[in-house]
Amino acid sequence: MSLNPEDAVRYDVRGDVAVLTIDFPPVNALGFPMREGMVLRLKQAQEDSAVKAIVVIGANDRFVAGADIREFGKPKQGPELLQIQEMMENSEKPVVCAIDGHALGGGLELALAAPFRVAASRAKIGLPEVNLGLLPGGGGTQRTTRIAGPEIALDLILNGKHISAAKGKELGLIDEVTDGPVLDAAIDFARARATEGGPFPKTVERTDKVQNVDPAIFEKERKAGAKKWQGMVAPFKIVDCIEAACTLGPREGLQFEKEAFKVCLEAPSRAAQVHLFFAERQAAKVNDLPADVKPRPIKKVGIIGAGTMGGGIAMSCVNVGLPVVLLEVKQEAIDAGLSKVQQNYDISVKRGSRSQAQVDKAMGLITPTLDYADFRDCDIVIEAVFENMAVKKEIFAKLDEVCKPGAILATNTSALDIDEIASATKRPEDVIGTHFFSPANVMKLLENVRGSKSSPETIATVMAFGKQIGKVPVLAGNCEGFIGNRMLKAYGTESEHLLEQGATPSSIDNALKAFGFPMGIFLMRDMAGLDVGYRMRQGRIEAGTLDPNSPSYTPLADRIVEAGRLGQKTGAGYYKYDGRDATPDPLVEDMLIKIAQDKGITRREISDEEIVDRILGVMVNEGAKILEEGIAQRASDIDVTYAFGYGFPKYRGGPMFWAQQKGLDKVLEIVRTNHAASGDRWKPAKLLEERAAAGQDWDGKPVAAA
Ligand code: 3H9
Repeated sequence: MSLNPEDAVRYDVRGDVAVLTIDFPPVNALGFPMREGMVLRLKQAQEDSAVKAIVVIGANDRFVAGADIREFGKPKQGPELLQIQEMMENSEKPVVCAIDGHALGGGLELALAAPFRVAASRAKIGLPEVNLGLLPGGGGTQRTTRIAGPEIALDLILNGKHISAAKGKELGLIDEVTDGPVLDAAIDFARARATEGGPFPKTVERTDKVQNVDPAIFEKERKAGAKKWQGMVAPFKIVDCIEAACTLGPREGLQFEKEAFKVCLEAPSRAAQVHLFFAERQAAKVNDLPADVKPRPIKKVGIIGAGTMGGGIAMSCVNVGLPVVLLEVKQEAIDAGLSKVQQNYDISVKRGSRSQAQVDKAMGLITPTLDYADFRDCDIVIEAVFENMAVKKEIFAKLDEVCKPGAILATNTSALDIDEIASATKRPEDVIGTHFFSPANVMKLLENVRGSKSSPETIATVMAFGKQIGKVPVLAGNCEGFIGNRMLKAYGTESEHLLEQGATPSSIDNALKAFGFPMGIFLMRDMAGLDVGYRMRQGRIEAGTLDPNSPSYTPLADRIVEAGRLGQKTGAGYYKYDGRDATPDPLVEDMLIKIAQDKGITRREISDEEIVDRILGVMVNEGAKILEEGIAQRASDIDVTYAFGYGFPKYRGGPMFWAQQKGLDKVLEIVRTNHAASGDRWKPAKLLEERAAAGQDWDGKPVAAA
């Protein structure tokens, strides 16, 4: 954004107090013009003889959201944050930061370097850099530790938490909290400090909280994080920096942090996480909506089905204060559903993540019913029953009768044709897919699936609704599996072929875990239960749409189920189980050897590298087809889908970003090699071929400039 430094930071004088207003849209980030503006205005205030104290505030009721993320990886311009901080720290006139909205990352670090901070009670502060693969590099690790102590600093910075102003005051990070206008309170506060006179506190020189710190707390943290932070750089460096704040002098500590920040900045995980930050925001935007289309307001939600999915969706809604009408066919099903929701909330009360009062309020927002007529004033009704087209069509026909005009009729299907479901109504323009992920109260992804007749308003409404209930919405087109499950199918099929060729469930799962997935596909299948998939396959075999005698059919899953192994719940599936502990089972390997013999396949050793390349390669190739067909709006939407719905490691940025970092030409090579060996399921996507040949990224930009 091009803006004059004079406009990025405005200067006013209120009596004897200078007010520096940071106005750098959209979020007052510490971009180059803003940094230059701060240096200019701080000088002006120092030189202004009418001024006794200085207040720094952000325009539009927000303080500063941190470093300007758009500047990462670009050549440095203008003054550094450090220069501004030193000017505030060494000022003979007291400097007070007035915090409203958010003070995050470099924004909080800016404020922590000032001698004083006054915050509005609604303000939130935090150091969320870890979510971007970074650490607070503007003195945040040093000052937070020196003000609040290493334990608090570890918790705050490693978890990237946003905390309330009141909590900030309790920790010593904020000096005063006000319910009134923060500017007035900060001006009064500044004037009082000027009257008392200096010298004013330098937070970086505080020593009371960093003396005699037991080094074991850092070791404990490193040990606890060793697995969790696999593949990441920032969390380890954060622990090092906080330890340094306890062992080094203030200036050496700042220098230590600066060097650690640089290491994080250059790590591939930083690029991946910043990619996802922007991708998440981009995903919420719909390319082809007319500019004047507005989402309809959602004030009341109807849900059909109080099972795991329906209950989780209901929790997501009531958690943000949206009343829910929850329908089941039988009283027992309603009772069971509500009691499951209550149990989930009880766990969060026990854990301390929710108060009993919050839970009571949430439960009070759910109205159970057996009567469709109770949906009459709902703005959206989400069907979350089992995957059966006939049942769904019956439900939508009923919804068509009872729902008010303009109500959104949504289906949580993960597999069925949205257009066919919509055809059961006389208003297909109001019908759309809202595909939640289990457990729906926890998982962030909401894959909204547009039917061919879904209206622009309907699309805009479910995208806004996703944000309203704290989800990350992505828009998909209507095809088998949409974005997420279509790619998962390719991944599952390839894994099954790998098994027949010589891999084992554990060698595949371990390779995927080492890549960064929280869990491999076979453990995941065992956890979910193998019987549902089996029944679906049998149904398709009976209907003649699946041929079990085709050479491409991989029968292991059927053999496992037919041996009475339905997954974790029966103590055996792809693995055998002692409670939840899985161990590889030689019986499954025997089944694989037999299948390979029957098919004339010679089993061989398959390396972890080949496993990852083939699974990721087949997913990316399918992703490219999804893009080509317009099922996903952009490659980064696929990344968001996988990072927020399928456990793809965020520090790798998503499958399409991974492919770009590896090189689309190299991915194409994997695809072509496998196409030659395995045929159709590896048919290269045209888009992948075109981009690789042109040396472009997915968006068509030259790779060097990507
Ligand atoms: C850091 O500070 C490193 C330092 O330690 C080192 C110092 C030396 N920069 O989220 P929204 C854009 S690292 C540039 O939809 P909300 C965003 O892309 C930083 N742009 O709004 C979007 O653009 P568009 C640590 C930014 O109201 C628009 O602003 N700080 C930045 O829902 C609106 O964003 C963080 O990690 C930025 N820093 O939420 C905080 N932030 O309209 C990151 C946002 O073109 N930011 N944009 O799509 C946030 O968490 C949220 O944006 C915030 C507002 C809570 C502030």
